Amino acid sequence: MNGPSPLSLNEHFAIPGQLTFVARAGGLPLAELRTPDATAQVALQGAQVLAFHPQGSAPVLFLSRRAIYAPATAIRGGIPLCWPWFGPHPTDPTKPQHGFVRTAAWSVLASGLREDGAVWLRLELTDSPTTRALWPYPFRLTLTVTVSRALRVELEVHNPGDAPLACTEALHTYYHVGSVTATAVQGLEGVAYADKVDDGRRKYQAGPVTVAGETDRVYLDAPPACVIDDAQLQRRIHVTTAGSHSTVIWNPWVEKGRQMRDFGADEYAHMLCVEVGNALDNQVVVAPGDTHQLLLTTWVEPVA
Ligand code: TA6
Repeated sequence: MNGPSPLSLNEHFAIPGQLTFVARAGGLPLAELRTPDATAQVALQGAQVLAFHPQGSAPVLFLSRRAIYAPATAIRGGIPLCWPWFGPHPTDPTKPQHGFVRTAAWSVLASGLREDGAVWLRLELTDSPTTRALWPYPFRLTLTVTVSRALRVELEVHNPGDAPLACTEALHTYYHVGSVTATAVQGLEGVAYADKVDDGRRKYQAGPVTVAGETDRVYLDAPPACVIDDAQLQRRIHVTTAGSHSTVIWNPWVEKGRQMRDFGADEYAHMLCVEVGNALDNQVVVAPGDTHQLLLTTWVEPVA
């Protein structure tokens, strides 16, 4: 395991009964956050939220039972961070899909309690010779996870350099749903999207988004909120954002699901990615000295 040990992290950042660091299978350090309203887990590798479980509700995030926990390996589920490019690298197919920060070793910057009892954890990643070999720019990222009845995830991108940083990004959230064929996403009606299962053709969304096959869409200039109507689990999962102009909807369905070694053959039926970020035409440019924020707040509303 690279980086500080859970023991050292607990000495500096633990909050008794509310924030502790443990070593997960594969030796990956995890932060466990706990409040009376919800619990969450965050892997320091990739600053990746792996679980968010409100009290009395089914888990909100999907995490594959076949996920691989190993250094420099993407973990299938939770909220992988896609940065500084979303999807394949724009020009070099040998570079990692979705950028390089989701497999990097982030460091713990701070932790604390909000006045309302929410617990938060802030992680940091800065450029290095390894990152500059993939992307020749200085940067400083922070990722702040705040747990209450809602989950709040904020990615801050600071540009300390003297050249503009052009990047695409996403909080690639895997939601757990009772049955994806009994699920609909409301709030994207009439929004233009690139249909990645139809050669990227531009289309307009008619009605709620439903899934009956492989679905991979980038909604552009999307509104800052949508709702996942999870009928089988009798709940609506609210997805709200700031700093995001794209919403991505993805389900691999049967065939693509089978092709992923870190994904169970039946798991497509119980997950749906609803991702906030800035992709394709919604590229972000961070001016020298500026900071860009990408914020996700998500929570569950039981439906009687
Ligand atoms: O967000 C949807 C997507 O871009 C899909 O095209 C699919 O590639 C998915 O991300 C998962 O990517 P990954 O590299 O994590 O397997």
